[in-house]
Amino acid sequence: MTIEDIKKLEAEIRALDCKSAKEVEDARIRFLGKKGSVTALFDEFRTVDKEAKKEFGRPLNELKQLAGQRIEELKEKVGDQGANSSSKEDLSMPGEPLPLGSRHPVSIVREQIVGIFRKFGYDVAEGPEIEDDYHVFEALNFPPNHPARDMQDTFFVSAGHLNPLLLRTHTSSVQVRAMEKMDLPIRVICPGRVFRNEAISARAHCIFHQVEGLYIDEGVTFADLKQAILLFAREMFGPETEIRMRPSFFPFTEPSAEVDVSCNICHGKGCNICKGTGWLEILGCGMVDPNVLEASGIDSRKYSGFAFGMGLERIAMLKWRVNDLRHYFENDMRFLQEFDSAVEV
Ligand code: 2U9
Repeated sequence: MTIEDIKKLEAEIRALDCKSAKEVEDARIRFLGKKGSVTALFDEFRTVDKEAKKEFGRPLNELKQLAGQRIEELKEKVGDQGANSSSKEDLSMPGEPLPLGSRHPVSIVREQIVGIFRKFGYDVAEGPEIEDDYHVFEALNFPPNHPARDMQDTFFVSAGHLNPLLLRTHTSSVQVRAMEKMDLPIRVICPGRVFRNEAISARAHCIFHQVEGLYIDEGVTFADLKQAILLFAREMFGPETEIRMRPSFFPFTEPSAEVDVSCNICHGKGCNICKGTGWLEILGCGMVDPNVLEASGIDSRKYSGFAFGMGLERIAMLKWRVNDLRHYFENDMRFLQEFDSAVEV
């Protein structure tokens, strides 16, 4: 050890400058840490003779003091967040990304359908999933012995009453409640979860989602229904889409129809999605049965209306060629991530 060694370090410490708390901490370790250059001089000091101890003792202590002071000054200058931590972590590193969830295909389809009908001037209505027999069956013209009213087909919450509680089998009960409380004309769209007592398989599930719609006013005709469905189908499946209607039967509509859209995969040529027909069934609809209007206190001689209903899982299956209904309820991230880029299709 020489006095020059001490002077050299002193000059270095005086010239020391830092821009961040991390640099200050590095400098502290470089000079005063266990293997630091000032500490090294102290280690050497222990080995020198008495005369040398007299010579170097004082300047060495002053050097250590200077280094401590300078480090404190620099901490203050850069702001001392984290500087006195002994951790080696770089706090400026970006964080670990958290895995993000994604939109469920049924939600994507529901939002698209509801968005289209809102644009047409429909209000959105929701109602209870646990309903009574009156709002699910009675007010909708289901005869007392209809199979849907059987334990085999419907989940009952409390049986044995005149008006038992059950899990709704369609969202039509929401429209019944809308007819009871809304002023005419009525234009509502009702998205929701429904329940049917079915064995679960690739093609059937006991829970699924529907969107149903109802329009009641003076002079509403089947032509209005057809035009509304055509406009909806073109918004939903593209401007080239054609529709066709086939006669059908529901207790709550008369006449009733099932609606097919032209297959936008093969454009009518026939493929395995449309099973070679060129058409895909997407919804059911009809003119609201006068009995249904009257049950909710609407004069069926003055007012008429149309209604329609569709299953969301089915529409999402056609849109994205999902081949098993059970995927919708398992929430497997590998399935859901398939739809990350599908929010606007
Ligand atoms: C009121 C009056 C009439 C709603 C309608 C359908 C036709 C229909 C099915 C499509 C597939 C249900 O999800 S699905 O299984 N629905 O075909 N729904 S007309 O009619 C109503 C509703 C409420 C007051």
